[in-house]
Amino acid sequence: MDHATALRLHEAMLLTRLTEERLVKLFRQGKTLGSVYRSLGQEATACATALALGPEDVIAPLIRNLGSMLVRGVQPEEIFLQYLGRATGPTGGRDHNNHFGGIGRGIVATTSMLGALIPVMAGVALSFKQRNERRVAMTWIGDGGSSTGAFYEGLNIAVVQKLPLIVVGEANGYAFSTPPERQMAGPLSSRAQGAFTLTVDGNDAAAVYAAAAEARQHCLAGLGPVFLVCETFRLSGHAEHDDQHYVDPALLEAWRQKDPIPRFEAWMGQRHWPLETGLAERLAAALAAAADQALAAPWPDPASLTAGVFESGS
Ligand SMILES: Cc1ncc(C[n+]2csc(CCOP(=O)(O)OP(=O)(O)O)c2C)c(N)n1
Ligand SMILES: [Mg+2]
Repeated sequence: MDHATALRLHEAMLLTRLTEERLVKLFRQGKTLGSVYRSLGQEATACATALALGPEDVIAPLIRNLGSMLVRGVQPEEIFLQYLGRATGPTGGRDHNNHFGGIGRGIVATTSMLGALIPVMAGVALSFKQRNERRVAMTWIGDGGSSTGAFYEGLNIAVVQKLPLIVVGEANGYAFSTPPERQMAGPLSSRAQGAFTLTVDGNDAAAVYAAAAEARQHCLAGLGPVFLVCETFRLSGHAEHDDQHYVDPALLEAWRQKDPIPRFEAWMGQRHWPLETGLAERLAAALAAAADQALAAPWPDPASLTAGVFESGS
């Protein structure tokens, strides 16, 4: 990684954190349509993996991968409009949180059905292979989501067909309130039979970036899918309505000490790579303006309810 990439990665992680903090404020003011699902403490796993891709690659994020969407050029205002359910948002108020995509930006829309995006992205990877295109597909899955049948079905076909698919496994300590030892027999890394598996410290953004770049090269070499396990921790509740009472405070504190953002700043410091001065203030001001603009945006017209749902014409 060079200095310019490190600055982009640092900015993406900070932007993710500050965007989510702003969303939490909007939630507490009763402005968002639903709860807010943060990636607090996990920003490196979404941002560094997405940043290691090329612009021609395609991603399918989950709810805790907002950072990957910001890396791909989604603007915070779009995210605010979506959470606030406004007419000018990506789904025109028909869905909320980060449940939207954009084919032009190489983003397959997030859905709630955990695991379901893995067969979809195996299909995307199959199309790349059939057309001889040097592109990879990437999606993410949590420890809980890896217990779905779709996880195995999707990865299995990718292994058998040697598809350029990267599945990022986020081992983040919990699936809602369930710790991994209560729902799986072994570590997350043991679940992707036949796939090349890499395990990395998910709070070390530089290591995640390097591992994702290696995974991409593996895929581009035609060697089949990669399961990239990032060991991290969810520092917030499952969503803002969850107070995390089931998490040992000492464990939480131990993981707070491994916060990926100050860690990456220290990593850059060791290389004598300066950070952008005033970055946090610049991002916070832009986010406040974006949130105000979104709050002033119109609500959808109920008469437009079915627009975009049915194909028009005969
Ligand atoms: C197939 C499916 N089953 C159950 C749910 C309900 N659900 C939403 S999030 C969640 C926990 C997910 O845990 P994990 O995959 O570890 O991801 P994390 O929330 O830790 O990022 C569950 C059970 C769902 N969305 N989809
Ligand atoms: Mg989890």
